[in-house]
Amino acid sequence: MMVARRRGPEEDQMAQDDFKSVVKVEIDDGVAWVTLNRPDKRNAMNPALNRRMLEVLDEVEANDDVGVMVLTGAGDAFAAGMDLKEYFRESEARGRPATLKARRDAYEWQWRRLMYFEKATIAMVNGWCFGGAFTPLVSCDLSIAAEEATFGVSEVNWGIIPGGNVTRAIAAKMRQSDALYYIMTGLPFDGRKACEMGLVNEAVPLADLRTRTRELADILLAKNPMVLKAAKDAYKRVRDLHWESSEEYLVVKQNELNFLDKTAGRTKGMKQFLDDKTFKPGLGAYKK
Ligand code: ACO
Ligand code: V55
Repeated sequence: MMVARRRGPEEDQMAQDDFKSVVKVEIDDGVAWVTLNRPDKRNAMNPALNRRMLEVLDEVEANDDVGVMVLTGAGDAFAAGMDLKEYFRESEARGRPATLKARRDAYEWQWRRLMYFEKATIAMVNGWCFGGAFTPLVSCDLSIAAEEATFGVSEVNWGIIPGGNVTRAIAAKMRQSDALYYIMTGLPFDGRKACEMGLVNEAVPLADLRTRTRELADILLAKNPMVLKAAKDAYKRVRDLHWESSEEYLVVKQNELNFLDKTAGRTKGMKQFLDDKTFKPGLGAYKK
């Protein structure tokens, strides 16, 4: 009888390195650059990448050296959407439990974890951005695209609806006429157009993309991180509330922040403006 040979420790290590390589993480001066790293597959999101992203988000969130996380892609793609072969065809071939597991991992990081991430997040769209890639794009707080990047809600082109909360993400950022136009035609559009429609905050030439992203990250790094987290969560929660519950939520959120912020930033900010006259809140952040 044939018995499968057990992998040795070196092979286990190699398999582990291989698994980790689908996402690259570099920490530089307060910024975690997280790069989807399957350039040969245009960073299509396969089950391994989705599983690894869940770990990466935990690692980055727990790292006190990080204030801002930038999500981008290796090579000429941000992400060419879900991996049609590994995420759809092969998961489905393995049966329902495998399909559900792949789906859970994808949904968990692409919107739920990203949307309410502890650190400020910036999506840096360097190239191809299709279908499933819209979910992490929209779940990031801010976004900068290369003017040359190509976007598309391409699901209709191969026969599915934009699922995985792509449709919901689009509804959050694009107006109805634009959303339905791109959902139904599947036509590609560039970074400039994405900016014009409000899908991303800025579009700059690809050559300037990293520099501009760093500048934006530095603006965020100058702020009190607890305030940033409370402020972004407040916006994302309040958007879907009525005025009454929203008012109460914001009062309670600010009280929570006063309690959680052991640096008492608010008191410092007030003192530096009112007493020391060393800064003007209208024009920049107080000195931490
Ligand atoms: N799923 C699986 N494999 C992919 C995907 C994907 N989404 N995107 C690219 N690849 C693979 C290709 O199959 C090819 O693999 P191979 O080298 O083993 O043959 C490799 O990546 C390179 O792709 P090319 O098509 O050769 O690259 P090119 O630069 O010419 O085109 C482009 C890039 C336009 C992004 C093209 O690959 C493409 O259309 N990809 C699919 C985009 C898309 O519609 N994604 C799905 C959206 S729907 C969803 O996410 C649910
Ligand atoms: C999409 C993404 C999915 C999915 C079904 O259209 C469709 C994109 C992230 O998972 O399960």
